[in-house]
Amino acid sequence: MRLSRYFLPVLKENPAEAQIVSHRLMLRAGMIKQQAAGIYSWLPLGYRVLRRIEEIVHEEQIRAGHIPLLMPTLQPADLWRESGRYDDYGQEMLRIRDRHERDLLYGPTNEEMITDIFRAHVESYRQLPLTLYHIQWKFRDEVRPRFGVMRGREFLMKDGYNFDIDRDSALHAYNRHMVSYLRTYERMGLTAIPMRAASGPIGGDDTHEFLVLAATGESEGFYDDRVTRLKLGDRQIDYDDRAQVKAVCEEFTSLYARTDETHDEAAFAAVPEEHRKAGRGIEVGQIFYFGTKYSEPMGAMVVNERGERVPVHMGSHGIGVSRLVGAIIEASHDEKGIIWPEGVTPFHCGIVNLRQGDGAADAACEALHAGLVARGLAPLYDDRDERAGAKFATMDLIGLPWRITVGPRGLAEGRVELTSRRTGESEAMSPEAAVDRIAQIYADR
Ligand code: P5A
Repeated sequence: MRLSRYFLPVLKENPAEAQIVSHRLMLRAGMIKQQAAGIYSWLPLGYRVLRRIEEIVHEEQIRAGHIPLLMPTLQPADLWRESGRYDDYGQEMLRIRDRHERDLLYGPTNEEMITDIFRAHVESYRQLPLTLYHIQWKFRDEVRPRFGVMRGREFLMKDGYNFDIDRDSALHAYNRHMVSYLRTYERMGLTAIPMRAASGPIGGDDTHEFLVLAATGESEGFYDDRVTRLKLGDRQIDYDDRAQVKAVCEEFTSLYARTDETHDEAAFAAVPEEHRKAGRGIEVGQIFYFGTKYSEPMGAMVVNERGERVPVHMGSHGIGVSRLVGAIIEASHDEKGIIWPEGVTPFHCGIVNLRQGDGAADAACEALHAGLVARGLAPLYDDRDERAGAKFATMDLIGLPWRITVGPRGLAEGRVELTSRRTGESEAMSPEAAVDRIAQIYADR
């Protein structure tokens, strides 16, 4: 992509309405535009990151054996009357009436609708286990939408729902989600700690929130800080192997980690003092097991091995896809701007031409651009007629992890510079070597 032809409306000034760094940087980097309180347009750069996060979420869900579908944003109120949640949800639910005076709502979550799909098509235990998920916009009329996409009213969520014949099998689904979420967050360069939590309007007793530690987070957690050092890494997981998946969950949940709602002072006191930590975090996901809370009232029954009709055991599992964009920035930035982890970066690298209009520099940049594209990479080439300082400032602000700088002086010696956004370190090399290096960096991602 050539920057002169792109749409990247960066702001020079700090927007006054932004209270936290991720919101400020998303506005300044031209990623989002607010349209109403808690409702945003995703401008091209922001949209690329959002899409990238969606892709990672899809890949890890499919790897875990979960099946994508797509449900609508608008739902009939009658479904929610069946579960009893139409009244429970209160003012957070956006209620709509159509021209036929039928009650609709903009879905804040989809337990009822997925249960409706299930009961229409599944009859036997032989069709289980089943986990269906989608990535779709949600609406919650939050009292205080704030911090940009972190607490929006309209926001993008991945929500998955498991259907199992019994509690044991449903708990395996719960564990499978926990492990797939750990892998998802790690691929985004995040450390997200699973903390025992409270279930709120979704229901059930088994629930974990995933918290990314950050002073600006809206959740509060108490934890043994050794939990922050655990990594899934690239170990092979067989998601059908109940014992293996359970062992990974135990590894990640046996150290003390709870949100304030379930905090237990006595148990916390047993953590060695030097490891006892309290801190704020951003909730980037939550998983629930709630048994037959929806299947019973809504009649989602299957015939079991003994020929009896029984309600299915369910859980639901959510990732805050749009919130993750803010969370990643909170976790990865400096005073100059965003620093994207390679896994989610909107462009793989930037190309900065120090002397636009210089024949050799222009040709070298074009060749670099073509070489990177030929390797399946997406470079952003700053081909504007701007000062070098302004070009560097834009690149630093939008946070591409790698930058190739091309100038007539270096080119005379056959060299360009490759710079890491994170460390600021530069290395001179031939243009071909720079392309190879970038391709190598992204080879496994
Ligand atoms: C699980 C999936 C649920 O709704 N039902 C379907 C369950 N869980 S949840 O914890 O309430 O939401 C899941 C994740 O969505 C994100 N989230 C938000 N993101 C931005 N703005 C909001 N207002 C908002 N509310 C929830 C969080 O990441 C949460 O973990």
